[in-house]
Amino acid sequence: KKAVIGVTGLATMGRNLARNLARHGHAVAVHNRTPARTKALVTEYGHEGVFLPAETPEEFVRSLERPRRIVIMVKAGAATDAVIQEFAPLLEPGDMIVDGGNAHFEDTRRRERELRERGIHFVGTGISGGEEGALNGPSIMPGGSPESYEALGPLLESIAAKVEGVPCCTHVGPDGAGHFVKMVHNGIEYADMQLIAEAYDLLRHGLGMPPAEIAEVFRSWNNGRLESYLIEITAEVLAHTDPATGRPFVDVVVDQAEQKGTGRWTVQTALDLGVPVSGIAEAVFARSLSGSPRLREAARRLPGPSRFKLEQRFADDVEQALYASKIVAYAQGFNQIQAASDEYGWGIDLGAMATIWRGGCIIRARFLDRIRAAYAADPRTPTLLTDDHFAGALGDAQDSWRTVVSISAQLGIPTPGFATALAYYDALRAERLPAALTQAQRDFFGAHTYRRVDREGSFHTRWELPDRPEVGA
Ligand code: 2AM
Repeated sequence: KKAVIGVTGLATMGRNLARNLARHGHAVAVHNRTPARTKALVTEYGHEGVFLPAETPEEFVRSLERPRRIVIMVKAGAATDAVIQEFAPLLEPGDMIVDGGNAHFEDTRRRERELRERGIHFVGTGISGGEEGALNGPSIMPGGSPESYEALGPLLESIAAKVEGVPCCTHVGPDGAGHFVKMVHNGIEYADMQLIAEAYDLLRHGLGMPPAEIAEVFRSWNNGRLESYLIEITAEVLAHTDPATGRPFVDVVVDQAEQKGTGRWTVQTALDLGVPVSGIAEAVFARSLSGSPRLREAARRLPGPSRFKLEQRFADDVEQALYASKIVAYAQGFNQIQAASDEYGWGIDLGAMATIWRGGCIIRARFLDRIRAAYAADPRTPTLLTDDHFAGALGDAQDSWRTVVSISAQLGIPTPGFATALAYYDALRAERLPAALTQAQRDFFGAHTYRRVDREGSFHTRWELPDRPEVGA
């Protein structure tokens, strides 16, 4: 008997994905560079389904039915290239290599191009949901050719998370589209976490609430429109007491947030695409700042404001600011996906992305169904902010939002995520932006020309001449 799919790279993610496949009745070939991992998987979990262990790549490839489907779950970068080099010569036209790691989408585009020349489908696939998701149902974002999705889709959909019976998996678009969308998913996750952190900071150091009490606030928020996995786990973390010291757990963790790079990639790519994802950028910068101890140590003696007293209902204002800022951060991320889809000709269905993020992944939330509905109502909307529901929520939230941003400034509590989201909202709303002045300056020092509000064409003012005559450029 042959396997319908194979997984190579059996660290936690690969192992859990293989188990998920086996548990859904698919015979899975399993392979790992170090055979001990393969043996351990079959010994511990062999009873869960049909596993075909292979010691060598050749044996692994032989155990697969054709066209072969191989999922590689190794570290992004050189390891992925090494594994592709190892397996590609053993494959035949029509076979598929699925890269389930967090590859950079440009690497995925290159690999797809190289393998396509050899007739092999390379399917860069974003998989979100961590170890738990891989085992019990992740959100899956496959790129690659539409033909490859015909052969892989049913398998992947069978192991994906389901929301109201709808699998959290769909063909995102060709070549690197899947990894791109996964990257922006992670960027949005950074922004969401930063906003939650700011809300916590305001309740803790603005209102002076202890973590256990803040956990209760987050629990109540989780019963409303903010319901999401991230809010839920935030409440759990804040309610946790460190067993060793009896202190709130959050107080014994070093306040330096690390990053593996997908947030940074999102921002780098957004800069190239010219899409303002300020919420994601502030979240990445906030982590970088937290992880700069010398800088922080040197600046610690700078004076802060004198304190003033807040009313308890400030917590409701924070909820409003959190929701409004979240709308902005997600709207920016979806705009980035739209821009890349246009740039690379991917044809991504934005509503479908919101649909497959409703379950399985880290940003899963009730909120994503709202985004799905917004794109259903207007698939080409230039921004989610103008959707009826979101525009209404922003309108209702804005007074609180402004209060929170100004009070945080007065309290000396940094809220870069809330503030940048509000600035974005106000900039988009503006009748006139001071960009007119910027453009005039550019014309002054660099003769970069400008367009006029009242006439077609481009113009330049001869700033060096005393009467500053205008010339059509
Ligand atoms: P290992 O168990 O032999 O180290 C996460 O590191 C997973 O990627 C592990 O399964 C690891 O295999 C595998 N891996 C990392 N680098 C690899 C490489 N260059 N070739 C094959 N597998 C690799």
